[in-house]
Amino acid sequence: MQVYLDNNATTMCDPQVVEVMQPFFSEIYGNPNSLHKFGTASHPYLRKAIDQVYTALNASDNDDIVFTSCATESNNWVLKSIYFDKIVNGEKDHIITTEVEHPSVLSTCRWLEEQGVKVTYLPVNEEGIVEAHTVKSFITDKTALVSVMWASNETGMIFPIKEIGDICKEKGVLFHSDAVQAVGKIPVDLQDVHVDFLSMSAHKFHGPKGVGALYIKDSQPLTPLFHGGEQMGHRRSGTLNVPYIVGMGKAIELATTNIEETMASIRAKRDRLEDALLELSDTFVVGSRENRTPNTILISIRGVEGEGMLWDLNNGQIGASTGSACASEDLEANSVMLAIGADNELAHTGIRLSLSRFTTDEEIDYTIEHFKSAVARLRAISSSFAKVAPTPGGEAGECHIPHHMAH
Ligand code: C6P
Repeated sequence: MQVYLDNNATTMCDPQVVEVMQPFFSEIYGNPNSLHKFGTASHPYLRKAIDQVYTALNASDNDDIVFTSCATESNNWVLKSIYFDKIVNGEKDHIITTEVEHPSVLSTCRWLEEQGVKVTYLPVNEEGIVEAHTVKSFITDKTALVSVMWASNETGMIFPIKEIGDICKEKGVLFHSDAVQAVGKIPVDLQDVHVDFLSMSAHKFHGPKGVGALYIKDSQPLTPLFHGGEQMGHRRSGTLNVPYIVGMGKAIELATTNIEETMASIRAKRDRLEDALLELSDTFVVGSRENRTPNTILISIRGVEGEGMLWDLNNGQIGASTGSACASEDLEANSVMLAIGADNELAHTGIRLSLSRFTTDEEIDYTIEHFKSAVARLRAISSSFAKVAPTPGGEAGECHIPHHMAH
């Protein structure tokens, strides 16, 4: 058996999505900007894809949805364009974000700091989220943008986006949310929540890799990241990637239709896995289940170094991760665990397990069994576990465990 539990890194492209993409490689291949029938043949399919994204997000006709190559591009676009539109001219000088954003936001913010922008990186609470009142307390009349993720890729924790959106609206500050880990996993209703810009990536909800989108409320102006031809109303130049856009439309439709039912089914499997793993001594899961995306577990197993655990799981044909896939080579401690107050040793033991709608009960059974035996194997050879194990009640020993994680 092979078990893929790294769906926060990327997902399998749904075969139904692959099927709708197929004709656009070698049959309907004209450039959509050409006036002949080879070009115009794709127009109804592009329109349908755009409609599918609007419907999934409950966007209004005044809003704009621009297809990009991925969420990294969407995030870069918003942050850099706000710099050009609001900061270079001296109108504003400040951006607020959080300590736990994806590197596509954090690295862009660090680059903006080099250009002279003041950036506030908000701390997270014990659950790994930023509270709305914290955002409010840092907004000044020089704040150009607040950028807060909708849900964490590492922990699955869901941020109070509605409250933050209301605060930004009241204060007249633009609000961007990186919703990569929310779209297709939990309901995202843009009539209910005030967001000016929203980033997403199709491969996180069983669409193809290499296509994403940026939602722009009320089609407000935003300097393009790519200048060139007149595609996407001059907002994002470059020949449209028709097969991938069509695939993204289908994928978002499949992921958001009956989302409550899909969530309940994924959550039941996730909770069963989590309950079983928490039977192991000295294990901790970050964040409450109720406020987490239904597919994610970030679990810490004292005495079991994350990379060792991944290696053992991989030998058992189970794919998991220690956190963000794009930081998987640095062997650093999990930065989100450090941000919520875990000590360095504990932050090296985080394992992220992320399910999808394709995860089966048999795969969960197999994972529980293999995971438990892997922990026994690795603890038997762990010097740090041997050092802390004799502590009364299996408690913290030399490691600091934030009290909220010690359940
Ligand atoms: N996170 C993970 O393992 P791209 O690569 O551009 O499609 O998506 C980037 C991105 C942006 N924001 C969030 C919250 C994300 O989770 C990701 C991708 C993967 O966690 C790969 S690093």
